[in-house]
Amino acid sequence: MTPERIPSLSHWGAFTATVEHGRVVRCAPFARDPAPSPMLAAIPEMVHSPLRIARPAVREGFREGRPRTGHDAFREVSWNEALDLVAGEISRVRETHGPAGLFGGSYGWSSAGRVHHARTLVRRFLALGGGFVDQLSNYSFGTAQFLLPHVLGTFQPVTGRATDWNSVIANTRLMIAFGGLALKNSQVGSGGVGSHDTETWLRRARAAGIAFVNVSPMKADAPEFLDAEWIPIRPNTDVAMMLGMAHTLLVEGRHDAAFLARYCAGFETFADYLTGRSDGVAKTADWAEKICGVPADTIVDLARRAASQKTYMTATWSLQRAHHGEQPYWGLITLAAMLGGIGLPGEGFGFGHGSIHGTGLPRTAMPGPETATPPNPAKLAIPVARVADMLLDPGGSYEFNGHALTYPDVRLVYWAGGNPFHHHQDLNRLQRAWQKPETIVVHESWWTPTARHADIVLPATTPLERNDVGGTSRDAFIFAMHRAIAPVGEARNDMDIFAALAGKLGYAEAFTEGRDEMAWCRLVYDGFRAAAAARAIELPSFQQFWAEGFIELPPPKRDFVLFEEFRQDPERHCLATPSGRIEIASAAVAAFGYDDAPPHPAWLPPAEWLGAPEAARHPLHLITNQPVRRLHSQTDPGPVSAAGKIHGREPIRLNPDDAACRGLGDGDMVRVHNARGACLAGVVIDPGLARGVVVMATGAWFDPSPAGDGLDVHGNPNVLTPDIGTSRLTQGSSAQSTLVEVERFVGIAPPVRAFDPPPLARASAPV
Ligand SMILES: Nc1nc2c(c(=O)[nH]1)N[C@H]1C(S)=C(S)[C@@H](COP(=O)(O)OP(=O)(O)OC[C@H]3O[C@@H](n4cnc5c(=O)[nH]c(N)nc54)[C@H](O)[C@@H]3O)O[C@H]1N2
Ligand SMILES: Nc1nc2c(c(=O)[nH]1)N[C@H]1C(S)=C(S)[C@@H](COP(=O)(O)OP(=O)(O)OC[C@H]3O[C@@H](n4cnc5c(=O)[nH]c(N)nc54)[C@H](O)[C@@H]3O)O[C@H]1N2
Ligand SMILES: [Mo]
Repeated sequence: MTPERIPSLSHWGAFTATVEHGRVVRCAPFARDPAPSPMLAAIPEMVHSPLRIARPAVREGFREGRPRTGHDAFREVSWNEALDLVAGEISRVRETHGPAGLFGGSYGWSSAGRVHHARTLVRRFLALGGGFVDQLSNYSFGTAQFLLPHVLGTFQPVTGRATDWNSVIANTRLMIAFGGLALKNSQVGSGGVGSHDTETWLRRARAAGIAFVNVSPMKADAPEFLDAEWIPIRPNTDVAMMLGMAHTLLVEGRHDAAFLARYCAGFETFADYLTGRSDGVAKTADWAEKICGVPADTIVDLARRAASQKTYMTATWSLQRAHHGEQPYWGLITLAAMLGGIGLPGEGFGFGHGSIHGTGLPRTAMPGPETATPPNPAKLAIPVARVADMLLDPGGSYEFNGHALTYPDVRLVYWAGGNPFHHHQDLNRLQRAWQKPETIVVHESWWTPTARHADIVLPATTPLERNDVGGTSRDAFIFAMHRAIAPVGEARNDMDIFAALAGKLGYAEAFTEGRDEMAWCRLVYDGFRAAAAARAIELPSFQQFWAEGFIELPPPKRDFVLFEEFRQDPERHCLATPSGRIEIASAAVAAFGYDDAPPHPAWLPPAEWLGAPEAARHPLHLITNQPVRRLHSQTDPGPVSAAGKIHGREPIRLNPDDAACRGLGDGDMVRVHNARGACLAGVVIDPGLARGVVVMATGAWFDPSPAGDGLDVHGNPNVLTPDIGTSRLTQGSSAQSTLVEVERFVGIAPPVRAFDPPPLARASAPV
């Protein structure tokens, strides 16, 4: 028998799966991909992993209201029993508490396939059933999403297109990258990647003679071939460095006064802050040095270099995933405005280079393939990262973007396609908050920490067990994803689970619209095809697309330059801000009166940083960046992620001096701790780290010690991160503002149990 090769797609790349005897044995990268992600190798083992959830299961102790520990036993039940139970709980909560009792924001990346995108499906299911409490924005760039409309009238620069690499390569002389340009992150795109081109573009940019500057606590944030100048900076202090540069430009008269007058509002207010006229403190380069640790001479020199040639400045999303994360973004826009290059080829600013695949990739401006989420009739939603606050404080008040709001009283939590016990901050606090709801329902393919913290677990198929269409607005390819194997165990497609539940609740027709899986695939593709046709791009029929496995959009006819039209005619193409211009100071933000979000870019010390009083007790700044070897927590049990662990624990990187003064060396097992919790980790010495900075990637499967002492034995850094909003303005995640101490772990290390399935009792009745 010749093995079958079947086209499919993951967030980290397109591939063909080889199937032998009903099992996926290999995933070969898409032939057009010049730099496939090594993470593809994890897929076959994950699909057939002993951690797959085989049958619906109910947590022991659910009926009795026993606490959710993450180490509970489960009892397997039949699909019919499980669906009756879930439908019954939804009806009960809806009737007693209304839509405010049902939480279904279900944040998480789910699959690259858009038809079976679990988060979209759960929101569709709960919206059509009468409404629910949703989550707004995302952990990725939620702070920017709510800040940028005040400054630029749109958040498109963070979620959408950046100035094309072609324009940068042809024009830019100096590229200053705050947070760097890490290739590890461009392995991934939400909705999949066809062609991993970032390295190619960066190499071309280098060959064109662009000088790169990597402003980051981590040298490795710029690939070696860029020969980037590394400016190590204290985490969370970029805005101080930007203010030092801005002050230099102002006092040396190197700022573009004509640009500021014509295209910006509020520069005078900001200038009064820069010079200290408004608060008595001049934001000189010397002042900045004391905060950010970058020598004043370096700051002055960089400002002069930026003013003397075509300069493009970028910031990674990580900068705004921090307490007061609004400030570096507003600061970068302001600095670019002072340089006067916004809207010109290869100048100005951009966000997310080095954060995700496709930033700066020349692509026709149109959305990726999508299924729409119907409106939520309850119109209830919280900012995404306020989930534990909501659960802990029903009826409690909070402020958000100019509104005084109240948390709903949630009784049932429904999650499909996300892993909050990886992604949320202060997991020990989340575990306490998680005890509040009466019922927690989770769809998962694997026994993740979130599945283990649920009451009713429904097993979901993986993409290779179903047909789908995938792609994103950040990539030129759209993929047909063919079903390769039969569902593993008794797993069902999320779509079929929701259709069955909608049937039990009396709205099956509204949910399915009479379509089966292939009809949805056709609808999504045809929608994309129509959008392309509206842009004079002719795409093949669905049949042809499905048979060929992919289509590719032609490249755009001209380079995209961010704010080009505004630059050409600021009256006709005015921005959607109150002034119609770039708001360097915002009267709207001023009117909110938030002391944690002033009306112009400013240095506000974060709750935790290396200059905080807390640093006396916990003297290391922990950066929890995105992992090289996996997508968040996905495939953590697989071989690619496993190869990076040390004694089975997540690595922690330390500067040699910080390690030496603690008597630590490569491979040592350590306890990383602060007042919120502790985790175990294995030491990697890294000379390319700023002093006082330690780095642990996110995504190790949370494995709370049964002793209940707040220790995670596997190395999930979210036991350490603070669960506080970035500010009342945007309420984003402050994951990057974390102080810790690291010490040698002595004694016998508790075993990692996260990769053993939970104790399972089989149903006595036939399932
Ligand atoms: N400390 C710290 N924390 C962070 C971050 C950080 O920088 N530092 N980054 C944050 C960011 S930017 C993000 S985006 C989040 C990511 O957080 P998540 O998106 O929640 O992380 P994933 O591990 O991708 O979780 C997706 C889950 O969906 C499941 N899944 C996949 N496909 C399907 C499917 O078809 N059906 C069902 N039912 N389930 C499926 C996977 O098995 C996995 O458990 O983490 C955030 N957390
Ligand atoms: N391989 C892989 N790629 C991914 C993901 C993944 O899980 N795995 N996740 C994807 C997702 S969901 C997202 S949102 C993006 C996130 O994209 P980013 O937010 O850009 O990613 P991070 O890796 O958190 O951070 C990038 C670098 O910023 C630096 N940094 C951190 N804090 C500071 C600071 O205060 N100042 C400066 N100057 N630099 C700082 C760190 O050294 C870090 O390596 O990544 C995407 N790409
Ligand atoms: Mo993200």
